[in-house]
Amino acid sequence: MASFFGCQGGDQKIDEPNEETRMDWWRDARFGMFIHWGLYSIPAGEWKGTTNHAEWIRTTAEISLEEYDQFLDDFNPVEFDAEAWVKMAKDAGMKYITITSKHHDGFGLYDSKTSDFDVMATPFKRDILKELADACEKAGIKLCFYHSIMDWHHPDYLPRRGWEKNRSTEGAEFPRYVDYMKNQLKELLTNYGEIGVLWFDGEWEDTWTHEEGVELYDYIRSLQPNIIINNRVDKGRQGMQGLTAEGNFVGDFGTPEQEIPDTGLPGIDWESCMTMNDHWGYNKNDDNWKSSEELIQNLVDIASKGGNFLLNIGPKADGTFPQESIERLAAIGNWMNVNGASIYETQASPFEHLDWGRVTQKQINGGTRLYLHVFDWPENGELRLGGIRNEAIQASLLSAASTQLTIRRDEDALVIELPKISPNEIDEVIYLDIKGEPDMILAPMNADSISNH
Ligand code: FHN
Repeated sequence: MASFFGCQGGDQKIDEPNEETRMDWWRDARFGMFIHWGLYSIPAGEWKGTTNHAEWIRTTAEISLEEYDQFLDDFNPVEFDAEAWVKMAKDAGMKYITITSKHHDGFGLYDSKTSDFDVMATPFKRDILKELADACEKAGIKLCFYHSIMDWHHPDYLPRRGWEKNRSTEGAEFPRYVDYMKNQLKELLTNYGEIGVLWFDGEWEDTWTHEEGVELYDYIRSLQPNIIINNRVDKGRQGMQGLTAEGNFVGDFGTPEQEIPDTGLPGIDWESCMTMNDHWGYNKNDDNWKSSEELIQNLVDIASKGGNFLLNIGPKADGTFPQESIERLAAIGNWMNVNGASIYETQASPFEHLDWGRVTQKQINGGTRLYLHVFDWPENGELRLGGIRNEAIQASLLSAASTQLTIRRDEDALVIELPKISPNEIDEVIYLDIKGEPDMILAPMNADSISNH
């Protein structure tokens, strides 16, 4: 029995018996690493004078199969160190890693018995996913796989790329491709331990149907009953946003991509996936890196709306992370070391909008702990939290918990006196304990629009 999404707006999902427990670790985790790595890291976004490519390069640069296959001979990431990768993710505060077992180009990052187009056909000849699985197990990080339904290499996958005029479709049988894909998924869900999430992608072409999506969801669940499966196994995505459209589509969470839904996706689980610069796969000419401040505030913004953040790394051909990625992961980790409690195991804010920042919350000691994420420190030294009826118990800086802050009520608001200067200009977190669950005073126009997912 597949798990069904309702849709945005809070429709209840038709849940499997263990749906709640299955999602628990993922909902608590809030933050994961996305990794896009494969043969495309060799050209690194550049091809015959053009430089804006990445993991799509075989298509965007219209490289023939024969020419692209030659990258097999060049893939030898001698600097690859699975434990170093996992340490960087863990030190950044990430609880899971989602890596491309196979992207659209069809190349497998693991030792597949069903294909010669995998890492064992390269000079490297090491099972990258096995080494990563062992490192994740050792570090207590969940390993997850991104797997593309669309496959530009397998002869039975249809359709061909529009520009591949001379690549015959004669003899191609899509059902035989589906069997091949299922055999690869069986390898991935049998040989690499417990997998946290199967993150499907490339579901949008007409050859892939809703019926096949439902069948594949059930097949995956039969192999690992507790695995989480995203919405892109089926046809429920609206365009490329990754949001879940109305209807009985399968999938356990929605997948907004390169965006943060303004009001989250109330009533369903969701994860925003985003790049650190402009590309998923490594592009050596892409210097448009988001600042650490923006990445930290994105994480907070997403958590304040009840979502997960899947932040991407595009490793280089030698097996190392770009230095810019390493620096941002370290900066995020420094912030998470102090403030992780305001992200992990939290739920969405009970406030609709706050000028100075965001709020996350968790139930604690029979009451509620509100984490006030202050991006813009109030010049008058007073933080105003309007529209809440609850009695305040205590407040403090998360970074200096022993220092109690003074709280007073001013009509419908709680007002907290702050130090003159913010200890952390990116996001200083204050925790405010209140009695009971949040009892909000909603503005009349919003009374029916806020949901406390
Ligand atoms: O086409 C892919 C793209 O290469 C990348 O993997 C992103 C990440 O979510 N997903 C698809 C585009 O929506």
